[in-house]
Amino acid sequence: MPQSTGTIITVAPTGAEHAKPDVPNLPVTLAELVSTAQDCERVGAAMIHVHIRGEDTRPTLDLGRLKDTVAALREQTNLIVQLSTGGAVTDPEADRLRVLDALPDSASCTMGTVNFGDDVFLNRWEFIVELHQRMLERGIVPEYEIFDLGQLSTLRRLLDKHGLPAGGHVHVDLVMGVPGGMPGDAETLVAAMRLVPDGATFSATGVGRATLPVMLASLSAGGHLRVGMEDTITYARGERVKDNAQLVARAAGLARIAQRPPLAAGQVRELLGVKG
Ligand code: KMH
Ligand code: ZN
Repeated sequence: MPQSTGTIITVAPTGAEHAKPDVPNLPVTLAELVSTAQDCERVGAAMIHVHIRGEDTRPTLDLGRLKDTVAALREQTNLIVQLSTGGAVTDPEADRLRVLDALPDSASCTMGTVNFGDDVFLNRWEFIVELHQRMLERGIVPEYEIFDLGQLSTLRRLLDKHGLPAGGHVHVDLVMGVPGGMPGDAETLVAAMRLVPDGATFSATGVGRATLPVMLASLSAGGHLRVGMEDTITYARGERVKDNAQLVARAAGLARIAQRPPLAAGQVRELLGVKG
């Protein structure tokens, strides 16, 4: 895999799992999300992976709110806006598909079912194909989310049967260390990157205590980075994350040390085939 000269940094600021009362600094309102996005852009993020919350601070896939979120992030940042189609483990498929009607630049697309802590994150083959096709129709660039190694075989099957995604480039995100998915360590990252399709780029994120090992392994292996409070709320042993920008700033610093500095959003658009 050719080494990229720079690093794509994606921030995943909110997720669907943490509860606002437990994590008061989690961005949940639109104003909090936009302000977090601006802070993260300033310190090196090029893309934002978005889960939104309702008035009650709980996860929602409300289409109106999603459209407002895409519009606000486009107006007030230059970040590539990626909406989650994963949602929360309880979200029905129809709601997850409807996310694409908010017409983001990019959307996540998970390549299979996985145990997710005490829950199951369900992603049937037919659902994956439907997501892929709707994204193609709408010109939305997918990010293929991989929670376990077998999901990379599903990605190859998808591309073999249904062709390249919108933008013509394949970008994968390895989500490592979810209880029930692949472990978050260097050995597994190397095994996974060998299964990533030729010509594809990959980023990696380690959940919880896998954050640092996965970040360092991905940088050394030529991969890109996703960081954020969706994946970890602990900065160091015994120390809570201050905010998302703190995580992005650390990732950007390590990327510079690795001589692969953060790529600007424009460069990432070109690399991933995301429209202007
Ligand atoms: N919240 C997880 C069940 C994605 O955003 O596409 C799924 C998830 C993946 O976060
Ligand atoms: Zn997500």
